[in-house]
Amino acid sequence: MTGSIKIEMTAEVAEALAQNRPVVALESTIITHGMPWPGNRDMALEVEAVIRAEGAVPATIAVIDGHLHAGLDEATITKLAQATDVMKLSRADFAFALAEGRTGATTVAATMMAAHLAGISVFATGGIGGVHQGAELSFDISADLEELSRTPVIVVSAGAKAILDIPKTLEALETRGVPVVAFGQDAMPAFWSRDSGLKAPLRLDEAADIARFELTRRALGGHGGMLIANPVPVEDEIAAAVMNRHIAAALATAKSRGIEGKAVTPFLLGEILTLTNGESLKTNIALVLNNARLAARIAAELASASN
Ligand code: PSU
Ligand code: MN
Repeated sequence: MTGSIKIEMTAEVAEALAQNRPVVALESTIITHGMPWPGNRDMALEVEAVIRAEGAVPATIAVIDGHLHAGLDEATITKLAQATDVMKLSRADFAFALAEGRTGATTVAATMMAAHLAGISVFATGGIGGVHQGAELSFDISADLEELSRTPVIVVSAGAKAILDIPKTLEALETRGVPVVAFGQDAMPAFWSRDSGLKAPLRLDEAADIARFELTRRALGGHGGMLIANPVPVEDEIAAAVMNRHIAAALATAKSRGIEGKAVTPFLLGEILTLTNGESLKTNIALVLNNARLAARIAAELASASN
């Protein structure tokens, strides 16, 4: 039995896919584990509005009571944003939630799996998971990286979250054959900041160039995903020097409290929110909206190239 998971799609998602119109997948872990209520709900609804304004259709992915959804209505998004008992699903436990009738939010890894099953090839998020600082001892490397290597979905992000070890994350992506493309600049962005101090492996300046690269990868065959690293808009960024102090403090607190595993990323994001007096959340929302806009444009270019 393969490929027989039923996907509950909203009518707009089903119609857009049937007519080869642009669709952008969105994850739900960012709603349940990445931001506090009610900013998380506002972000989830705004990001959908941005995608619609670009002429594409948003498909927020989640598992609700064991059913896989592509496209959620406002009531479901609101419920998810307020819930506190939602699983954080990656490749390892995605099927578990489906089999056990559970409710789970999809991370980048599980959202890529769902998007690919649904026939959606572009996905917008904030930042991917990656190699954590201290991974040489903790072995904490996000399953997002493995998923990027195997599943052919374009992930539009603001880079890897700056709480991670960005040089090691780039090395791990290169090993796995994942193209990392900075959008419109040479530098690899660092989530809340535009410049990580590292050069990105590749650079493209237009959505159409990204679509052409993707189609070429498909033609070459055997490709997985690619990571687009889209810098946060200048007016919304927090300088890397400022963020690095907060990140160091948050990492020290996580260590002293023995935070481990799936709890690490949500804990650090929460600490940083407090340390920046909420500024990190504003920047996080701004960068997600910016990524959604670019993702919609890439999806539109891909749709017009194959029509
Ligand atoms: N981007 C954000 N906020 C988040 C995440 C990404 O702006 O909360 C989530 C994504 O779902 C990503 C996950 O896949 O964090 C990574 O978690 P981990 O490091 O435990 O693999
Ligand atoms: Mn982890």
